[in-house]
Amino acid sequence: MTHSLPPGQRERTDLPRFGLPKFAAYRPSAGVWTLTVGGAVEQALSLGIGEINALSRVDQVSDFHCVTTWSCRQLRWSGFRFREFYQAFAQGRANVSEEVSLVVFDCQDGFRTCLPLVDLLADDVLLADRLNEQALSFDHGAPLRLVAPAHYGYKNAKHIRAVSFWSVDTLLKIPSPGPRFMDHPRARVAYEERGRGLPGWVYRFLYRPLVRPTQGLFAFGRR
Ligand SMILES: Nc1nc2c(c(=O)[nH]1)N[C@H]1C(S)=C(S)[C@@H](COP(=O)(O)O)O[C@H]1N2
Ligand SMILES: [Mo]
Repeated sequence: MTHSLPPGQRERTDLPRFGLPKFAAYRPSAGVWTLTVGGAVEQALSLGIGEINALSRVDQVSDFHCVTTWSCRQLRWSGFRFREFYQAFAQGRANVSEEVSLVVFDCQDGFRTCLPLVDLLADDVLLADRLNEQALSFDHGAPLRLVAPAHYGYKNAKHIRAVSFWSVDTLLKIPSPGPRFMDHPRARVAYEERGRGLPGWVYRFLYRPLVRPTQGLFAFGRR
């Protein structure tokens, strides 16, 4: 049984490497990866892969929806629930402030995005290190990426290097990597929250012509 796609989305069968054009030239980082947990915490952490791997592994099949209107169905992700990560590290070790309501993801390529903490505590939000039974490739966000199926692709941060927890009044002080009208604070697919300022459906027509050229810029692992 196939289910219908969210408003304004069209199915494609492959998952392209995709993103904000200014990050298309990014190539894998050398050196040992660590994940920083910071923000409004008493003790910032620098986590190694072993500490992440100690969380319970979760497998999940979910659809992926890019704001530019393409969707890819039934991706098999594997990784760790963001909620468990939050409890184990932010609450359990960093002593995160009780006031926090906003989470910022900083990525190795310079990309940054943020989401309300409450949205990230949903069951289907993962920090993923596997896709379709294989180790996550560079193209799709190695070593670790966010999978938030209820949110547009641009909230699904790839190559994460830092997760920071803030109170909501910080939101205005955090520069987003692209123009503000492209960045909805929540970006829920079901409500077509594609961007801020314009109605969701307007963005369909603005973004559709950009899919092919953007995909071309990002075609790296495919050559
Ligand atoms: N670090 C980083 N994460 C990112 C992006 C990016 O440019 N850099 N682009 C976002 C966008 S717009 C989309 S649609 C998805 C694409 O994920 P994919 O390359 O695995 O298809 O990554 C999201 N996460
Ligand atoms: Mo996207």
